[in-house]
Amino acid sequence: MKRIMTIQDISCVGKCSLTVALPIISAAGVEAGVLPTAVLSTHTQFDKFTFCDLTSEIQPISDTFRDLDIDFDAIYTGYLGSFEQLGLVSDFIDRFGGKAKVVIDPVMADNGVLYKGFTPEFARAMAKLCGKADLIIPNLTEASFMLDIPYNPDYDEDYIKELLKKLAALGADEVALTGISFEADKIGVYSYKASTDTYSYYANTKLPLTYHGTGDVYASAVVGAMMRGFSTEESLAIAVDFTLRSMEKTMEDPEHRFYGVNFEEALPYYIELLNK
Ligand code: PXL
Repeated sequence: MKRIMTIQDISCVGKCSLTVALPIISAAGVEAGVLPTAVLSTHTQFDKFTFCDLTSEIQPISDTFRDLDIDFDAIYTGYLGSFEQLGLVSDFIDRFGGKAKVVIDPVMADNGVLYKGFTPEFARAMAKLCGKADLIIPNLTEASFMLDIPYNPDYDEDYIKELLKKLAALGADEVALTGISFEADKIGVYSYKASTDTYSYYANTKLPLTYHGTGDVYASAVVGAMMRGFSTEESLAIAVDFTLRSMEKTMEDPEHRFYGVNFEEALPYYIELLNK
């Protein structure tokens, strides 16, 4: 059985970061080790949240893994809250990244704007960290901030291809841009692999609404599928289908929470996709 280490916060209620990564990666039949970077009552899109920073725990936890000879098949990072954490995660990748597939989701922005607390300077530092990944999974907003270029939602295919090459120049061999749509009723992921100079695009139905936390659902599903032996391209497609089903389940539920998707109800479908 594969074992991964995911490094991100735990938001006690809010269906994002670790409360999403843990169940999805476990459902894939992959051991999910966690390194929580902070404990929040609720994620930062709520009107109110507590925040307990765990930065000082990262190095001693990493040292203990080293002393115990614990290693990982993948390292997957999501929401990271400070420059110091970016540095510590960079050190963690240097230490454990040898045999591990390093997947970085540079969570910090959407719809043209940075989330609360993030700055363009932080985005540039995140871009540097992305240079250490094997695969990065930004959305268009995160990609634009990392490259320090204006956010352009009126893109065409040539623009996306050029953007992917610029992102790959940050250092990761594989780059996947999420939320890419060329037709009104389709949305998906456009990816590029620098070592083979190849692109791929996979899209499925575009629903007329968006939900918070879908990015974390998506990235977690990619990591789970990759650890189950699917290629990056296949994993990116499986995650599109699973994320769509999670959103559909949310739409069908008249009592759905305002803050996240009903990914739990789509887990049987994810497992089905992984067993095909
Ligand atoms: O879903 C991304 C995310 C993760 N963790 C925290 C967040 C957010 C997005 O706002 O606030 C704490």
